[in-house]
Amino acid sequence: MAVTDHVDLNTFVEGVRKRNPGQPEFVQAVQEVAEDIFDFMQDKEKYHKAQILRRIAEPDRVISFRVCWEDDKGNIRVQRAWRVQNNNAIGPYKGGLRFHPSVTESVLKFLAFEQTFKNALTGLPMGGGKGGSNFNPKGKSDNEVMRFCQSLMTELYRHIGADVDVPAGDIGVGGREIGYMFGQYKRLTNVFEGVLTGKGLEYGGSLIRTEATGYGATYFLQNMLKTQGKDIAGHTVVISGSGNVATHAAEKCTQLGGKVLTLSDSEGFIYDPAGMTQEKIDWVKELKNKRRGRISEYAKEFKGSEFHAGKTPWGVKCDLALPCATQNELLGPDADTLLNNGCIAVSEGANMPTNLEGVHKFKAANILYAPGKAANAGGVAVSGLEMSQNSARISWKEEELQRLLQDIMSGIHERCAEYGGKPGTKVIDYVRGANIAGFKKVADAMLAYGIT
Ligand code: NDP
Ligand code: 2IT
Repeated sequence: MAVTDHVDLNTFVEGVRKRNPGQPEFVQAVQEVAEDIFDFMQDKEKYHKAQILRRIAEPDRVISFRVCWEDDKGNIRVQRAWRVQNNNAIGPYKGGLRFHPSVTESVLKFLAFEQTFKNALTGLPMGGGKGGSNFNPKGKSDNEVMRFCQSLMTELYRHIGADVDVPAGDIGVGGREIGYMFGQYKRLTNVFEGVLTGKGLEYGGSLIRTEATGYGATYFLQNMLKTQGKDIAGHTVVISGSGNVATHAAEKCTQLGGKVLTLSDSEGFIYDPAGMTQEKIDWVKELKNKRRGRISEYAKEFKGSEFHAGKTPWGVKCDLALPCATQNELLGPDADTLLNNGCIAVSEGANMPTNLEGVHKFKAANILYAPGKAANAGGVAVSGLEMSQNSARISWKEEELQRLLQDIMSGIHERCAEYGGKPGTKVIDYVRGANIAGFKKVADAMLAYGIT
């Protein structure tokens, strides 16, 4: 069949939209990848013929289940949960669990799809998956969270395993939740294995897993700036979010001499014109992890800083931006504002934080723009290293892991540059580079398996 006989990009995207009604986030993620892959595949009949992109955009399976638990007042509560096992062509399904009221099947399908490309980019043998629930951990007691986690694992355990599917944390799932879920898995199966990552150091966790996503996104930013002979030092940085990824991105940027001006949560952002210090960042970590408080409290604690209710931080003039909260938090007009204010680089700590209009604006402006699947891969990469340590029943030293994280982020940068360089210019389209490099590895493995 001639290449021209294949469906075009628009027909493909419309087909995805039709087959996935009411799932806008999933369609958005597939469209962003398809825009680059259709161009790349133009003269590559083998990928067309085997319908590779169509197959990657159809999860291997979606497991959907009820999670019932009892709150502290004795009320019976019913939650929805899912595990989306997107693709295991290059390794066991791997990806986080998200607990947030906004979680839907569409959100988890987009995350599992993105994860497939991200995990391939790390160079480690991990397939793509994602899961979670519409459970809202905010305002819940430790005992309520424990009962919910145990109930969720009572169904999930039969679908996962160290060589099958290895979940980890994401929004609303940190060390506390992983502990409860790992404990329940062990109790149900009587097997102690590396079935979850992000575990406590006492029971098989890896050093620097907590820091890895935020640090990795900052290293990726550093790698991009280096291509233009620039560095983070002396530059102003705007960060959204105030959770695991945002606080560790703020920490690494500050260590490297950047001046971090903002953090945020779903209620608004704080602006600190003096810039953050390690002491201030430690205070935010304690606020979020121990007291489970709101970022607005920062403005009461640190004189000279301000809280802006109901707003995102993109209007604050900056050189560098790291969106580290959630999907579609940076829209087309925000991209315009950042560009007009002279922002030279954006590194996405979150997954799909920029909507398609924003992505197109950053691409057209030729700024240094790293999509989440490249920039935030440091977290899952160290999860991959945690899996290796668990299988070998050893733990590696911190210096070794720090070096591996930096090497992996540089490797991802190189792969993006290889496939995303614009011919005849020095410009690198990191979105295109990440999409093609991630696709190629998964696609070639799928071709080897024949029609499956
Ligand atoms: P946390 O739960 O630690 O923090 C999430 C932060 O984002 C909080 O400040 C939260 O504010 C804010 N946020 C969440 N949902 C919304 C929303 N709908 N609107 C506005 N703000 C929101 O999560 P992480 O830091 O782990 O995750 C942040 C992002 O990074 C996510 O996109 C996640 O998928 C991605 N990521 C995480 C990795 C990891 O290793 N943890 C790895 C790779 C990517 P509030 O408290 O008000 O909800
Ligand atoms: O989006 C992500 O890459 C994560 N939440 C981390 C996944 C993992 O398996 O460590």
